[in-house]
Amino acid sequence: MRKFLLIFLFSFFCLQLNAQKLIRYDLYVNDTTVNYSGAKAKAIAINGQIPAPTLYYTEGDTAEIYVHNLMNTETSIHWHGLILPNNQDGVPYLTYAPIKAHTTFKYRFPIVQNGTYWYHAHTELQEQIGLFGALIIHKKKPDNIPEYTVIFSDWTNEKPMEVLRKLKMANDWYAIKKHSTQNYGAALFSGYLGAKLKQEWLRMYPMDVSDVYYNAFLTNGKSESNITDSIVPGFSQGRKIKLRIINGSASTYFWLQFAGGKINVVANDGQDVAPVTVDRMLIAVAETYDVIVTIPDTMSYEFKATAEDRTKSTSLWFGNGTKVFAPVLPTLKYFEGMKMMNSMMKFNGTMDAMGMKMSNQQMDMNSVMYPENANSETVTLNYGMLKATEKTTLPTPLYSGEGQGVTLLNFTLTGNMNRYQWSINNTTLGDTDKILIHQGENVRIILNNQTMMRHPMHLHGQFFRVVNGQGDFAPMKNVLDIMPMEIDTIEFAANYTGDWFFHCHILYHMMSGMGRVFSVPDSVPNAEVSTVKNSWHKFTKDENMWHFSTQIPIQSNGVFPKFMLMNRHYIFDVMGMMDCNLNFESETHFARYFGQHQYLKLYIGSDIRRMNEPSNNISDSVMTAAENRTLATVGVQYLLPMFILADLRIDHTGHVRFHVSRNDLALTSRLRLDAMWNTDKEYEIGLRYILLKRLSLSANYDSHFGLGGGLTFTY
Ligand SMILES: [Cu+2]
Repeated sequence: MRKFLLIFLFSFFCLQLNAQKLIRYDLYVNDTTVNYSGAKAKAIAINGQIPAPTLYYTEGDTAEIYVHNLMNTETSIHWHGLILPNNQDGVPYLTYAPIKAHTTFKYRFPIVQNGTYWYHAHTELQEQIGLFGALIIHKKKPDNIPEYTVIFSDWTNEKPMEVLRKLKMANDWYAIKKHSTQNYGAALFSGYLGAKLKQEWLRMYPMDVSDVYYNAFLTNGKSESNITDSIVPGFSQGRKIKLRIINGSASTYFWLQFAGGKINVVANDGQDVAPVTVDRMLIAVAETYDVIVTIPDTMSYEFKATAEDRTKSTSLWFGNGTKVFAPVLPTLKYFEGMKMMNSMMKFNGTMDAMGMKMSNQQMDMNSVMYPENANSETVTLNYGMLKATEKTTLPTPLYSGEGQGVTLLNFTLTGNMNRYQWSINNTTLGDTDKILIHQGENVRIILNNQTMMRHPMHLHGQFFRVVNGQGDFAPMKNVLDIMPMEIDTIEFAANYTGDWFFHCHILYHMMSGMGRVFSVPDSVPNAEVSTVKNSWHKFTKDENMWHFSTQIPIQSNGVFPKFMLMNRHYIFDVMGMMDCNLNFESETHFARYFGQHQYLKLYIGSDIRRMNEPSNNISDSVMTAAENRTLATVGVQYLLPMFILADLRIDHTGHVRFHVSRNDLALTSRLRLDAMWNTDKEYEIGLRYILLKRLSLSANYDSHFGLGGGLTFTY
């Protein structure tokens, strides 16, 4: 009898081991309203949850996922880090048609790997407002250690399209909120005036490690989570616990610290690595890490994720009792960062690492901004420390055409902070073709980050090895964080047919066109995409979006509205002036930007002036110069050092005018100076004190309209 039981148990165990189950999930995507930080905001939830429900599989299962789009807009779901057939990858207009409003799409694919992954929308900025969740694949033979899944995310009460608009319009409201304007006053008082002048001489916008001001950072959808309630047997003092950590943020990197001791890193992007013990680590946007921590005793310990810009943090607490806090990361020393960037920026607007060979996060230049760095005992994780548990050398290429089956690509990551444009080799996705790769070929990419920001570059559908000095044991990843001025090498064997997206995972960078598509031709083309009209155009449409902004001073001496409509290449602007005597002036420009840094613009425009009666403030001598006129103009604008805009134009009467202006010079965080002068002897000087996001106090002196003060409305 006992023998029987043993045989029964054994066969049951084997059955479990080899169970190849079909696992079905139904995901209902719908609009919702949330309140994470004192304001109601629109969000998107799956099955009513943010984050979306965690999907669990075991390697060898088959996934069947029904995505029911209950919204009035289209959506898409991408399975991040999963190896699957291309038409299951979930990139709308590239690998399938989008999931239209009120329709259902059924995914079905085999689970051929294990580890910590996630899923998220790949439509516009839907991921920013909640469309993400964890996807956990257990090994056939599970580790005998309790585990807990953690998704960190960033939250803004603003509509994400509004965030993108602000970034594009160089609106520095976020810098004001983050205390990172690096204004002249602060520079003067802290002894960095020289550095500030040099920064503006080099036409560099203020240094920052992140672009967006967030209202909250979230741990599994809450600002703080406590896992006491969810204690499973084994989550007790002295026991180890495995955290499966996912950074589901749209644009935030997090520093991870544990108050209870060291962090033992055991997997990255779903792939096991040789365990490495650290005090703290930075998790890039879209990366995943498995770490093991030990819960020391009966108190409550903080596992803390601090946004890289250190504005806020979010925490996970282990256990009950007295709270033991992780160290607070002090405010960044932005002026030190500014000095460092100044030293690397060349006058022509390109950056130079000054002969330093930096790669794999091993030399963190941002560390000049970390006040806590005095403590040199701290071990911080970098990519050089990651080592695969098995050999990861690429197979001999099956394809042996040109280049012996190895395609070498040089990708320089490029950008233009002034206009918030991001690209690869100065070209956006929409201006390129798919990069053709032969199946069985090996692809090596040398990435060179020539921008002032980090970029988490993500490859769909397969892993690449990061050439990091670990030889045959180079780690396999699907997201590579590359710091400013770094050069990193990644390589992969192109085993899977289809179109695979490679892009920066900072959503606002991706939306600007920072990506490429690798195309491994298949004998059977993807019918779902090939039947969509202009699919490539639709896939890349985000980068061509138009953005609007306006500034309307309503003052005692007149109204001075400015309107701007701008996209990647063009800007249309109107500037008007009007007083209560119906004196009226307007200038209009329709301009195209040129060059890598877009310092240069060519325009056609108009200049209209009606001076009915002399305004009280205007002296007769100035009035003579201001005759009534309607002019057609053509001109050139160039952004000079110190952000001085020079404008040389000729009108249809042959009159030539040279005009210089400088706007929005930050005297203090909120006090701004504008100045203008031209060869028609017109000039203006103005001051603006920013009260609220959309409202300022303003005053100016204008050569036609005289002195006045009032309010300025900004959008
Ligand atoms: Cu980026």
